[in-house]
Amino acid sequence: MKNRNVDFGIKTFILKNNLSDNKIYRVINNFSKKVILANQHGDLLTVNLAHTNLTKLGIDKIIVGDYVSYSPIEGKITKVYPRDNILSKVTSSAEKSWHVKSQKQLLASNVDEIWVMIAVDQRFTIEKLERYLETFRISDRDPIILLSKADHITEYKEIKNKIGQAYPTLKVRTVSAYLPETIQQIKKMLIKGHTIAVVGASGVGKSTLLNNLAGKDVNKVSNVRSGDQKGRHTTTSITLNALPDLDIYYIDTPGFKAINSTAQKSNPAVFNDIEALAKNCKFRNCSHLSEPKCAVKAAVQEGTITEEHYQSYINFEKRNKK
Ligand SMILES: Nc1nc2c(ncn2[C@@H]2O[C@H](COP(=O)(O)OP(=O)(O)O)[C@@H](O)[C@H]2O)c(=O)[nH]1
Ligand SMILES: [Mg+2]
Ligand SMILES: [Zn+2]
Repeated sequence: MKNRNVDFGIKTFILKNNLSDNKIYRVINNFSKKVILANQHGDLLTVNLAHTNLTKLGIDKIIVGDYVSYSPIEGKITKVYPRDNILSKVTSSAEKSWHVKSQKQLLASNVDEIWVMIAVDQRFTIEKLERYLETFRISDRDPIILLSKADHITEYKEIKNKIGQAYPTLKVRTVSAYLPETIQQIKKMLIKGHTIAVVGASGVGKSTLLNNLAGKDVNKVSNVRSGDQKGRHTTTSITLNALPDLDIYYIDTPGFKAINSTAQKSNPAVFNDIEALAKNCKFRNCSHLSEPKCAVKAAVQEGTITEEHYQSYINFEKRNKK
């Protein structure tokens, strides 16, 4: 993987943080007991974590996207640099029928963009979209929605419409492996040097897009499967892939079954318009349902915001107050 363009973001990281340590690596793959590191020349290195004391480093886990210092002599990671942001999700498992345990799972770090991929041939609801918006956020920005398998043209139009009505300001992009112009459009919108985490249900086309952007089958090379552990299924791991021709890093994630809506929530930025309006409501604690002189309801009546957008806000608030 030697390529002049491929520095895995390390050069920028060193400059930005004014670091003198030149031996900085980026974690591009992690398994339970080892990680794969890349250096700023694009060389890869597999490191066994047996000698690395995570507690001493002040972290629970090393994750894909981390910038670290590695000492070849000691054979261990000596520092994990503070993360700009962490992409995480909340998983819940019913331990006993009455007890649901939720757990925050760290997926990746130092991410510039999150793309949530939704395949138009799978059942779509606005609630499902909202769970994604609530779960995957970095630095208070909403993720970009990628509607995949857009070759299912009827379903595509329908879903695109629904989202447009409920969330007029949300960034929605289109992709299909069978419509090359959509791949070209995606390429045009890339920002050089960005690390992009692509999330979404299993089978929506995340790895296919990676291959189409790379122009080759990346998965065969880097989608290393983690070793079987007792009682656990073999799972495809999270991988950070360099796309040198495009100068981006694509974090491919395995599908997950469910995202939990008990995640730490903050209002998606798509509701900023409504929150701005709400400042003009007569009552400070206006619920925008039936109070007099409600600026939000007035805006719906005037057509400044759509009924659908209003409804999704009300539904969102309702779920959050439960
Ligand atoms: N119709 C259609 N099928 C696609 C498209 N992209 C991927 N697929 C198929 O969807 C399945 C899952 O794709 P994959 O990339 O492995 O999904 P992932 O689990 O999100 O990585 C594969 O059988 C692909 O051939 C697309 O744009 N249109
Ligand atoms: Mg995949
Ligand atoms: Zn109001």
